[in-house]
Amino acid sequence: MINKSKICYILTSLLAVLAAVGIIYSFKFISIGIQGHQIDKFVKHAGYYQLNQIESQSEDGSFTAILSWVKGKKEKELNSSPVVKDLRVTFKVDANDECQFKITDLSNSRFHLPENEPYPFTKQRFSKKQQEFNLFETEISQVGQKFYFELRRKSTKEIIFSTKNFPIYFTDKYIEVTTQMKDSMIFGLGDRRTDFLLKSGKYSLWTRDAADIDNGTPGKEIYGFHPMYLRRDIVNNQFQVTLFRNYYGMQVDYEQNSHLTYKVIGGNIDFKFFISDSNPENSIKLYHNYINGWILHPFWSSGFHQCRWGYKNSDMLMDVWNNYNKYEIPFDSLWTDIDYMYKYQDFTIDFERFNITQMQQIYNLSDPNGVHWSSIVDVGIALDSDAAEKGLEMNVFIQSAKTNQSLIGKVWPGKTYFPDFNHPNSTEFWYDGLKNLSSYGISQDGIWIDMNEFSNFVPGELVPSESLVEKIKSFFAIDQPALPFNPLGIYFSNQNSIFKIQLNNQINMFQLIYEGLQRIDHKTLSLDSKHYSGYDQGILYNSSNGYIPTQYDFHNLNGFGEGIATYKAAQKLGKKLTFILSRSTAVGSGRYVQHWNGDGYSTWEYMKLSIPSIMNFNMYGIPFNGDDICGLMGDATAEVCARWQQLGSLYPFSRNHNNNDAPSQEPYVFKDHPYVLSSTIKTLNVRYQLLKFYYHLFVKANGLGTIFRPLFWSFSNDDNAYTYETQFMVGDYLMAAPVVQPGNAIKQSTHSCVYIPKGESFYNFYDYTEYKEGEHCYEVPFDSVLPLYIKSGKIVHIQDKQKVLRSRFLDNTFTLMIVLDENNYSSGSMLTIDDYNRDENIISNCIQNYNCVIDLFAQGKLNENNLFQVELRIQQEKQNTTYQIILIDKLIVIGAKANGKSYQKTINLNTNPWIIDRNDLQFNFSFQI
Ligand code: MIG
Repeated sequence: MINKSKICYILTSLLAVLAAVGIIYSFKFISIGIQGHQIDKFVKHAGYYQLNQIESQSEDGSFTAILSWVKGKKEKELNSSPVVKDLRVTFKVDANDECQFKITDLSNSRFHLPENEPYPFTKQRFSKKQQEFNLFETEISQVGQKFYFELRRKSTKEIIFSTKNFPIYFTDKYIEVTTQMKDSMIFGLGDRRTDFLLKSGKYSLWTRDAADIDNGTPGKEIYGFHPMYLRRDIVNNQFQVTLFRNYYGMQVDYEQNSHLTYKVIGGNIDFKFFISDSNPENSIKLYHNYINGWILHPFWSSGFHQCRWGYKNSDMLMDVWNNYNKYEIPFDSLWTDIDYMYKYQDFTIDFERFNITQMQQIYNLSDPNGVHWSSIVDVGIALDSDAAEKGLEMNVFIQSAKTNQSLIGKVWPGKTYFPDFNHPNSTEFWYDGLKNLSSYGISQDGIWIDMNEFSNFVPGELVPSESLVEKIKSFFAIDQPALPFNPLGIYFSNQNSIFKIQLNNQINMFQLIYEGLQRIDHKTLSLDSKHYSGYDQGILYNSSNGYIPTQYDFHNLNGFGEGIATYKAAQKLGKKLTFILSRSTAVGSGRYVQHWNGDGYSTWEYMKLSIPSIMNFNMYGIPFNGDDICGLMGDATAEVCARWQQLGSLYPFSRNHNNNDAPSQEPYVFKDHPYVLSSTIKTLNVRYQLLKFYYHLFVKANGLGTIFRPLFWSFSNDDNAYTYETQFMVGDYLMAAPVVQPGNAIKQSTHSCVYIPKGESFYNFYDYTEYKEGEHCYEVPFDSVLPLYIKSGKIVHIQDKQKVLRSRFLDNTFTLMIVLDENNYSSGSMLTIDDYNRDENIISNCIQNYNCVIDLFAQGKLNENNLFQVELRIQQEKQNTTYQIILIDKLIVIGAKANGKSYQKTINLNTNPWIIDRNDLQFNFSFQI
């Protein structure tokens, strides 16, 4: 729909285009000239670093050395980014499986984040360090020669990292370092929608508000900053993690089976390596330990959530709530997007549109139908709001270098300031705002922090006296900050269409997209804007030498900082386990927040790519993650929405969310296609059956490691497993094979396949059929549950309850699904907690003391009378386990092997349930076969 104001935009945009065509063309070549070109010229004739001297060496293999720059004969100066001539190399052995390789200037005075909380830091895990215990070995060049560094795995000699035969450049604003990358597969490298296994490409890292799919073109990354990758050595099937501990904007150029180059606009060269074995989970756990682990979400947040942008008043909320209740769709939270605020101003509620009595009714948790309130808080603070007044008083906003006043940008409420989360007052300021929001008679259970890249609708900032030329220049995004290198890339996707006009649905404005050039401050704050620079009270950074950190230094930490402030505020407001859904994240954010994948379209492709994104965030240490079910933007068809509900029913975080201008997509609105509703209910009932099991995986992991994983995680030896990227594992127990492609509309069904890894056996979760190695194909009706399988040898506990529509009504009675392996053996674990809803209970028993986990072991055998006997043993993981009573009232034995056949048996214990109330229990049962 194009309304009047849009037509107006068209006209003004067209006029602007005509007026500026000349400017564009004259600027086109200049812009290209300014960027890239400089670097190319420099690199062409640049010299190299020579190893000057080994400064120190120690028993464990650590060393330091000095490098000095040998100037190239025809070397060109790099304007405004001089070469740092003298450098210090530090190689540090942190443990036998963990080490660090660093290059800094001699005085180590460049902006760099400290090695302590909230940043990643090395935990002392081994007291005795000696070279012979190391899993790795190093090699460096001879003194007097061109410097290189190589790190190898000792046992296989495979190269983990090597700069041999590659240049190193270390200038003020441009650093380049390359490692060889042979016989490798890599996964990770930041927040982007792309396949899990990374292909050759140029991947940039710079937190951005965008919904792109990244096919290896710079400038396509999205909200988060995670410069790490998991690497598999293909020849030896060994895994390790490499983290580039540098927070500046960067581009990573990856050439499969060749090399990987980091091109970064500041900081130091600083790599951490985590080296494990053929189980990728071990490498990831080392990494998570280094980045301070992740926090546990409250149990209710693992239920299903309904959200949309466009619930404009409480009548609409009431309607959704009533429908959910009427159709008996399980859910735990109904969200409000920016609609609920007064003029989009943070910490307010528009009581004209949102009737507090209605809200109190929906969000009344003592009503059996009541649900939790989760609502959004944007980072930009409206200029004419109470919060702005307070913030100015407290001096907490990011400062403009142009006006020397608080920087002004533009977001939903119009002109906005942006909190500087490094400012000592920012924590109090943020707390104060959230406290206000909780004082109106309802309080947020889930806090949703959005736009925190920080996103800004104008490039850089609004400067009051900007001249027309400046405005046009910024409109056309051709006024690049003077950088020797733009990590977001310079490219021309199509020589004939350098610019085009595109309607941006989100801001309802036409924008000129200048293909091939993206300002680094596009949709964010001016890079020269300033943060707090005190030397002892900064929340995120203290300046020891008077250096004033700018957006250029801090950009990728904006969302991280807001996450910490929100976490502290939530704690101060009395929340125990916190649920804070943050769009922007950085290395270590999982210690404070949870995450969703952000914006995407209601298409098969986006649906499919949600899976690798969730896997990525599990690697990045934010395992409680999900994608907008049925897609945010565009019109979700019934079939897409049904399949997405099925897939999303096993996302760790499961929420249907929709855009402002998209047609409704709650599961019950597809009246012509009733299968959307019926399959959603069925598949969510399965989620709720598994809800405590799923939650127990998070508890058991205890803040380290992944939950939602690729298939190969459990079967790293099977090369085929790497090619099935849409099948996923939940822990090491369940495997889902969602349908992610369109099917046959007439048959209302899709031909779909599942791959079972070599030598393995999985059992259908619903009918217990066995599936052996290889690919199996079958029909999956539109109206179905998520195709789901249990791994052989696993005990899964489920709750066989009818019509439990809220997580808080799940009781303490369980069914054990005991899947016996070829030796009739099986194992699992459970929590000895009877009430998952009391956060204090979880915190004291499952986190602080970690004494709420028990292990289950089952062994079956056939005796002489054709009686199959199973012995189940319970063992506590820790001394002093808390035993709050849990009951087992049903057993489903699957895959009992006897006489060369496989049997299954369901046993109801309802009248005489097993009571788990102490350690070392043993239960026996048997059945005739
Ligand atoms: O400029 O709050 O990713 O989930 O619905 C868009 C409105 C702002 C972006 C979020 C999306 C949310 C929307 N927000």
